[in-house]
Amino acid sequence: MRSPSVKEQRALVDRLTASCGGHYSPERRRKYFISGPQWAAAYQGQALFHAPTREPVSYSEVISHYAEIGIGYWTTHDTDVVPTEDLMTERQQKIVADIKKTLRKHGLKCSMVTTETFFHPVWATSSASESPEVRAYAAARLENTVAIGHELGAQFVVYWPGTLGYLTQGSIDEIQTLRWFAESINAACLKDIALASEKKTSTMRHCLEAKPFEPQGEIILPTSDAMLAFIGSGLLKHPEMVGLNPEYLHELMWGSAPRAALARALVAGKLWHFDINDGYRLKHDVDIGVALVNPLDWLNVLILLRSHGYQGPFNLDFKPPRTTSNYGVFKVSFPTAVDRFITLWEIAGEALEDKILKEATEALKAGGATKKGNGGAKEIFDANKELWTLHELVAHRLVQILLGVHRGRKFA
Ligand code: GCO
Ligand code: MN
Ligand code: MN
Repeated sequence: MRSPSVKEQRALVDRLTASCGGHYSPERRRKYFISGPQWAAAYQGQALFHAPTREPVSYSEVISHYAEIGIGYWTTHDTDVVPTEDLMTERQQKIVADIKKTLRKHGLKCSMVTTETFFHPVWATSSASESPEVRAYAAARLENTVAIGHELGAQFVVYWPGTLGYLTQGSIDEIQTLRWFAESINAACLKDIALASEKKTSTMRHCLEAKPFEPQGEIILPTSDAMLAFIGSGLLKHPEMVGLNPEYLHELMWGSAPRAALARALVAGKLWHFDINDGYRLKHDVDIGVALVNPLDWLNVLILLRSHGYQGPFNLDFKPPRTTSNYGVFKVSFPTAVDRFITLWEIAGEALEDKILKEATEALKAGGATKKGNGGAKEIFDANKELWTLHELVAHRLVQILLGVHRGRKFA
């Protein structure tokens, strides 16, 4: 094969993307509550051991590309769009006003805002630092994010307390840290209540996001379950305003089953927001595009969410790989991520309607008929043992549905 020039490379990417078999229309994509983060699209490929591979991208470029693709919602950290030194100044107001205009122009909505409490050196001892100035500044930053959220009409605000922890044990008091962390969340909720009553709008949903490791050595609230316990701990003034933003990969990272973690959040009534991506168990936060690693698990996750009526957003919190160009981010990364999600959502619907799965599930729930009915362990087991083979058949059927075998894919 002749080596293609850079210009020809784009044409090649376009042609092969098209050969993948079409895509959903932007109108169709907009029907889903899918949000695109500013930071995901603007990620330049830098990381520990890695220099950036992509040019910077502004929020207006991101918003206009999302509009073209059909991503209807946009999410952002405060410092993704406002430089740290401009926060809480007139300069911020100008930027926020411009964002509002840009969103309106492109027909997007801002669904979520979040505070960066991990990158700037001021957070070296976390946002719940023993230093009172840092804590007061953290509370002000959270309140300011809530104010930006109100200005942009966001329904959700997310907190990833990534620096709440330590590298070496004993330097901080965990209980005190949790109390201090609660104080900043309380300040954000009170600010939200005040703004909502002033503007006669609703309060936002405040969502905690856990990650089991990174960037600290040890994390104080490492899992969604730890955060549920924190919400119910009595430290929050408004626990009813605080829920969860689980991230798919963050659950896998500690070895959990994301579907079971989501189920626990659902039964607690706290599954409000969901960061979607993919990656590997017990490894670092690679933030790969949704379903590129674990499509079967993703199918099962969406079956759970569809069947239990999850209505919240699906936030594309992944990092386009360093090997993808600026062009590729909007031509390949985002459209294909959205389309894999929609395809799996549709397949989940098919699985929920599948006659074989329905009959197997109903039969399992009915249980085997015991003859004598005296309920002894052996009798119960004997009455069910043929039925329970259906567990494996259900798994087989789900894989068939994922592969399209139920629609006639042949192994020729
Ligand atoms: C990560 C985190 C972040 C958060 C974001 C919102 O993987 O680093 O998931 O992307 O979602 O900071 O608060
Ligand atoms: Mn996330
Ligand atoms: Mn992540």
